[in-house]
Amino acid sequence: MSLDTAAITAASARFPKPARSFTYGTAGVRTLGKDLDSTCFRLAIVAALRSKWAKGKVTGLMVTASHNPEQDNGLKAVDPRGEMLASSWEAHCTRIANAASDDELVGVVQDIVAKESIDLSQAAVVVYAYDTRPTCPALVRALEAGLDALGATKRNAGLLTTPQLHYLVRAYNTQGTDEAYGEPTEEGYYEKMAQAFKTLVPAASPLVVDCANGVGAPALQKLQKYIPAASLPFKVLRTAISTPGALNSGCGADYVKTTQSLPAGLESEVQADSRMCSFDGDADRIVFYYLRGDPREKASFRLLDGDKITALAADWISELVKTAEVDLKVGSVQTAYANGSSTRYLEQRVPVTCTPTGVKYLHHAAESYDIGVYFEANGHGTVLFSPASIAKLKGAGSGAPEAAAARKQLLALTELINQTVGDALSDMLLVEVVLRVTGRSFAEWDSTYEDLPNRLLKVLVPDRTLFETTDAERRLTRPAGLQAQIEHEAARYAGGRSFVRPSGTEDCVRVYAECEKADELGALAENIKKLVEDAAKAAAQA
Ligand code: 16G
Ligand code: MG
Repeated sequence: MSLDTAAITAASARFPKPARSFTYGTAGVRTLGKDLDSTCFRLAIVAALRSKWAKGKVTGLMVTASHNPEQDNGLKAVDPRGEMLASSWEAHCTRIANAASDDELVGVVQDIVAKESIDLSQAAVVVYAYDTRPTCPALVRALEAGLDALGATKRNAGLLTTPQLHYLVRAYNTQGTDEAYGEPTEEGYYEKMAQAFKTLVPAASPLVVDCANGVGAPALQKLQKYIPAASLPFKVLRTAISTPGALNSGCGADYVKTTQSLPAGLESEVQADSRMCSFDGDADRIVFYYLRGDPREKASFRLLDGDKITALAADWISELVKTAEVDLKVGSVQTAYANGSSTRYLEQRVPVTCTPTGVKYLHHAAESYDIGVYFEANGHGTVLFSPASIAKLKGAGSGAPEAAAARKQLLALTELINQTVGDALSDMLLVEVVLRVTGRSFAEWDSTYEDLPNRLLKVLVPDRTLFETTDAERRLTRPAGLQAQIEHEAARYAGGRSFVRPSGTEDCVRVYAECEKADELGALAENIKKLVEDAAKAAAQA
């Protein structure tokens, strides 16, 4: 079978490429929604090719720009195992998105087919979903035209969170096998998680959830039907998914993490002792927080970020593994953004790996442990159980009654936790389970370690590609000489640490700095920023 090049060219003519370039970056393509019709059309072709490459297994496409403002949109591609698209295919996406004409596009398609030895007679099935952004309906039409051009079977999964789409892909591809992940429906997703949650917990006080006015709102409202309010009462806030401009505005995980404060106006909707959390716009990220001391003081705000979630989950799972009398190695994965205190805390308990920023890197590193706990400080993350560890837990028969109970809990955890990608809904339930089973409050969880004061700055430079990093982005190799200057400056502060990396999602360079004394932090961060600006200017002129 050959490509229907006429069908591709004719359809492509309906979605002309704007005069600009696109990159498939850290988490797919992300830019202004109005610019993305051609990209959606073209990446749908890649998703169909990927499905053919995988011998007809289902692949996925999610239309979302996550925590970005409402006018942005983007696409994330999902591989047959429910994980992010293999990095080796990202270049295909970037190339196809930038093909200058319809004919060049056909050329790129033919090239991918040849390079990946794709058998075009294989069927292709692509499941896709979208979030609440106003540009989604048009982009979904472009995406569908791309699937039609390749004769792929279309499965429109509708309005979903990103992790729900990842779940669906794995569920479709494992249906009827030993590794069946669950019913491949949205209901199947809720049922699986709710069932596992009920197995795990006693009752507790309500949890306030900020849904970022995004797709997590309808998802959480549906999940509530599966978990009775008696076992998990929620107060669901920021649910205005059809109010223009509301998405991620003054609320959501990114706002809370970067401003280190409550979502705008939330203080009048919660109590001094409320337990709170925020999703991002596509619900693959979560952070928790509460107020300590006088709620009118800004300093009363206490953030429980991805690092604190890692500590909580790794500790509890390690304990369960010990009690369960199974030989499983628990490990954790962080990025350079992890607070130094969290790394020190974890290193005394479990192996810790550091990877570059971006979920795909952490995810793959976590797969090398029997049980791998990974979270970025910003709240993206999950826990992975290797197939062998699940088999061990199922197979272990004898031992003390506590051991059997711990094994049962671990197995329920494997059901509760979304193994395909970080999932705000599932991570929220995980944290609830650990806190309740161990009888801890947010304040007790918070006291595991004290974060070092830290700051993140954005530096606009003439050319961010002149910045190159090594050692999981912890050190610069270019511009020449800058790394030594950074280290020299950081060494002047007690507990000083700083690193600089080019952003993978914005045209800027990021500076992270931390040190023991809060009153020295500003100087450290600003001095590093100045070093970066000077080096960037010099490098651009060279
Ligand atoms: C993307 C990544 C996120 C990462 C962020 C870094 C995924 C799903 N998302 O949003 O994990 O923290 O990029 O952005 O991988 P930066 O490169 O601009 O600092
Ligand atoms: Mg997101």
